[in-house]
Amino acid sequence: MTVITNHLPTEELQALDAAHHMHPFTTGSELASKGARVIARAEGVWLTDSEGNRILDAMAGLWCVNIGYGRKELAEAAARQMTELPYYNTFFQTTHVPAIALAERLAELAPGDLNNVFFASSGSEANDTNIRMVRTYWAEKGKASKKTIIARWNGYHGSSVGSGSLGGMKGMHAQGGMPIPDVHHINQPNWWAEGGDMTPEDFGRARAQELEAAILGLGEDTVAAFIAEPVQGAGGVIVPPDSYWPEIQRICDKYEILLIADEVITGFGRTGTWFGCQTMGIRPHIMTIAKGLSSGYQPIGASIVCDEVASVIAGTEFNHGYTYSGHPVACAVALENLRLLEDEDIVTRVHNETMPYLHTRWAEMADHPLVGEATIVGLMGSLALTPDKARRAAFASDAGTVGFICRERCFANNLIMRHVGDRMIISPPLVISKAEIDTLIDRAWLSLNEGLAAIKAQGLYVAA
Ligand code: PXG
Repeated sequence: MTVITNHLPTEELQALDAAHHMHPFTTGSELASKGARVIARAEGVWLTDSEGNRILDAMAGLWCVNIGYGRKELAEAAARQMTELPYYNTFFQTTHVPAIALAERLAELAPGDLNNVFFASSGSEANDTNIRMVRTYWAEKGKASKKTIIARWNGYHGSSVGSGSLGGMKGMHAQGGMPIPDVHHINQPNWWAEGGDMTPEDFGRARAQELEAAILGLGEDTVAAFIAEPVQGAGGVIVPPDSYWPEIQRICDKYEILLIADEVITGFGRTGTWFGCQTMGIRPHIMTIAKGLSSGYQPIGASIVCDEVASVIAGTEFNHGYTYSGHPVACAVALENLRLLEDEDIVTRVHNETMPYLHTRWAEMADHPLVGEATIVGLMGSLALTPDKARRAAFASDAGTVGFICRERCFANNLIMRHVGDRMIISPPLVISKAEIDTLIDRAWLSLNEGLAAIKAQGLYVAA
């Protein structure tokens, strides 16, 4: 057996990785010939790779390391819990203190009467719970025909068969038999790309009204729920026009459709408040959470459920659950993460200091010749790249060609800023300092300069 340590040369690690490790959302053969980047350790907002490069992680891992890397308190919480009770399940009329304490804490933090927590180990699992829970809710209410869940194209809700079906990623639907039946997609409120000549406000309202049209088209008695991210994350940080969410809320109220806010990215301070639904002014019946719940230090997710739905579900045996639902170590780490976020006033600090500063600096990016719009909510932002700002034009090349070139320049400049199609996105740890924001902006600007030179040299600076 090979003992794998960070002291092996990078090429050896890459070769072993290519030989045995299948990566998510990756063309394995391409990566094998190129070699994966090996991350060795991290502190604060900084990653160190196997070559000793210090990289500013403006994505907080995969939108999750809200508290920043290297918090020993979380490691100690895990060690304490592992020593005391490393595992026990929450099936068969059993419970334990970490699950009790975390559920109580989440009920306190979550708005309104979202007081009931069903644990999972990821956002995908939690959304699978939601599919079954909302359908069971309506069945128990004597309305078993209310099964359809309406979601959005270019939304992301996970990668399991159920949650991937809720998501509106066509590339995912094309593989492996998705979507499952009784899921219906409406268009996203992406004004930049799809708003045409409409004002953002009119467009936002029109896109929200697609929900009403869908409910009426499918039949009110067939629709169980609407699920959406308060701000789309993986779809490219698409910030809806202000008119969008109030109209969605009105429609859900009018037709008594359950509203599921997928807060896997927007939860735990990301948008400058504890939850994205507070930033967007919506009242969900269920929130999906994961990622920032433990700042990614342990795999944990959950559905936080309102009293009405929970009380109906409590009236039957809900035949659902995971071996690791309420895993004690994950719960203990999440509790400690929440304690730090609160004791150190991190969400307040984001709201009052970091967010205003990042917003000012991010807005400057709109002056870059490649950038059509620079949008941001809390600490999640995006840049729409365009060859023609006035027309909000797309590039003539396949979507993502230019974004990929710019992302490669970011990586070369030791900045993790991702691309989604031809949008560049950031979601840094909430603990990022003003000086680190300056570094982020400097590196982003430099990378876009280099990207612009490269796309011009390759003849790609052409509007569709
Ligand atoms: N809902 C939302 C809104 C998400 O962003 C999930 C559910 C699924 O969570 P799990 O824990 O099952 O992955 C997510 C996850 C990307 C990227 O490339 C985004 C996610 C996951 C992986 C990659 O932006 N979001």
